[in-house]
Amino acid sequence: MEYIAADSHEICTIDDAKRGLARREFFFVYQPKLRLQEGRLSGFESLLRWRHPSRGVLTPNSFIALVEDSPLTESFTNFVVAEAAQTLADWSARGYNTLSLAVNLPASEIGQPGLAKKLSALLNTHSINASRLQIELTESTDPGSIEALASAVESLKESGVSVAIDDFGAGCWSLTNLHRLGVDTLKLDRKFMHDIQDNENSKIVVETLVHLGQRLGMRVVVEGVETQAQFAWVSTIEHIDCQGYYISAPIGHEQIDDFVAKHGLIR
Ligand code: G
Ligand code: MN
Repeated sequence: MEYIAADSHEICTIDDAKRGLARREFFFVYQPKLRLQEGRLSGFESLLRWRHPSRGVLTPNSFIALVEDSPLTESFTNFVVAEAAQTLADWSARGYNTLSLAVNLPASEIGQPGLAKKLSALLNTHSINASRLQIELTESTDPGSIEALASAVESLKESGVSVAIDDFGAGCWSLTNLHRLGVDTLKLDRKFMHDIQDNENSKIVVETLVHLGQRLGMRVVVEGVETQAQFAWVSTIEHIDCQGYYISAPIGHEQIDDFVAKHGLIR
């Protein structure tokens, strides 16, 4: 069967993606997260790329809709978590022991039976402290019930990994579910940053959401910081991490050392 990828004029098939996985055409790029008060790196978010043999390097927009809820989803999850564990092991070998790595998984995938156990085993094999891995729960076409999701989050947290709600405030994640999910990290959707340029009220919304998350015991990450003005403003908010093109676009693994040298790691 053929599927049309979301942002593409060409056709991408499940078989094509399956072949790509087998041929190791998928890889990570990494976008840094800065802990603002310390001005140091707290970690990176991994973002998937597909070095397609005829179409060049594709971003998830071109293939993730095709993979999600297909028979390939689990293979992708396995690939992503294995790659993340390998990356964390590489970082440990270089002495970057405080550096965390986030992976994006659709909410529908974290209910996969045995995922928490699988992660524990994987991280153990590499002698990695589980708290250095973060799962970002991205929206999913069918996240299922909040109760089921909350129980999956609980299992993950019991295994020691960190769990974040991704893109909060723009999609299906509702305010009523914020505390019910039991995540430890809240990532505010980048649209909020876009708005603060010309709307004072959206600053109030961001500040209030940050405080709300913090009062619920979560670490808050502000995404989509693109300009000096936005960076200056978010720097006035206490105890947050921030991410966005102003700090850096996603970088390749070969650029990580330079980035760490330039910014330093949190303790
Ligand atoms: O939804 P999630 O937070 O996982 O989004 C990550 C995506 O957002 C990546 O594709 C990344 O390239 C993009 N992104 C990261 N920082 C910025 C930014 O400052 N502005 C915009 N417009 N997109 C960004
Ligand atoms: Mn994300």
